[in-house]
Amino acid sequence: MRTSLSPTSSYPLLTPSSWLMSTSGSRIFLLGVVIFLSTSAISVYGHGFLQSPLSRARAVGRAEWEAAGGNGLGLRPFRTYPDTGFLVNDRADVCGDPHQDVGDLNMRSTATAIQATYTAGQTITVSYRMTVNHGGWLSVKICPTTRVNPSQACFDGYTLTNANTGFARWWIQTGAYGTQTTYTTNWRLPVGVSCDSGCVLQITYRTANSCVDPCNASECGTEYAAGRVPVSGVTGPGVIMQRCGTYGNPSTPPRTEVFRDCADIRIVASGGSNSGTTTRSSPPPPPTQQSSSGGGTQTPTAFCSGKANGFYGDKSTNCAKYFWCYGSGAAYMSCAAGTTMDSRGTKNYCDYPKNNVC
Ligand SMILES: *[C@@H]1O[C@H](CO)[C@@H](O)[C@H](O)[C@H]1NC(C)=O
Ligand SMILES: [Cu+2]
Repeated sequence: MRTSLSPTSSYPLLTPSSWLMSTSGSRIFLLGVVIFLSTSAISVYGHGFLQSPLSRARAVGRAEWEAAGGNGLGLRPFRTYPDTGFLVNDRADVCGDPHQDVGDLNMRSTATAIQATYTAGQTITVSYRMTVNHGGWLSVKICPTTRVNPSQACFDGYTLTNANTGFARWWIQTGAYGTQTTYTTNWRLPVGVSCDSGCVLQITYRTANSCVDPCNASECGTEYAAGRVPVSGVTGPGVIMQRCGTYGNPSTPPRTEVFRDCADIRIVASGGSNSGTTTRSSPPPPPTQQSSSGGGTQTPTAFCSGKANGFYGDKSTNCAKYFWCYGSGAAYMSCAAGTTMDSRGTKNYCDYPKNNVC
């Protein structure tokens, strides 16, 4: 059902000057619209997702919900988050936002089946599938106290250390802009922290396509330390980027895109019978609201025959569901509750019904 349709970058490189020009809300909105219109269709998804342990969005069959967000260039609406101060600067909700950041929906409150069981203090492997590589860094945190509505403050209290580098931020040194890459990284779980009934792992992908976070060479290597991005194609060769503004302070541009994603895990106390093992629980029940073969009145393949690539609201569901026609195939998908897909194939995101033709 999941296709290899690769998102082209939704957000082109922002030069520092364009950021400075766009610091007022209305300008940012305008910029977002212009970028959207000048980008090819079917382009706007998050820039990556947790492959192992599997992301919440994928575990419930809502790949279209996977971490989106970024620096506020998403189409609409321009949200004000309750966690003002931390999130305003980077516009990614705690567990990622749904496709196109429509409404106040997120994966924060959507617990899924446990995807992996670890032992306290263990080194764990986290694989992140990067769909749009902008350089920058990954960090991994856990919230051991709850699976429903974990707060960013909870995650911030349990930042994992990368087992290979010893730092909390793991900097992306390889790859090229626009190529999909899976980064497999190793992290140390804190000793003495367990969650027998499950808890949440959060990954943050903070990009370096608009600015580079300050860092020194021992942590991030000589390129980033000098303000350059070693991932090829994000900037021109040798370009020195501006340094990002203070993290968490929305009044200090430049800012850059940030994506988050969560997975449900379990950590047993060390010395338990599961010591040292990593197991995957049985997969969650298949989603009832979407399937690759279903379709309101016809199969996706039949519906998409002869149609241009795009998303088409299924009129028999009042466009709550939609057909996804892509180069080599077709799928049937659901919009997040309260949103619909335009039926004309002209939009690539679920929107509020009043904004759509169905
Ligand atoms: C480099 O940065 C890391 C992470 O912030 C810090 O712990 C370390 O002390 C710094 N090293 C030097 C030589 O400044
Ligand atoms: Cu981007």
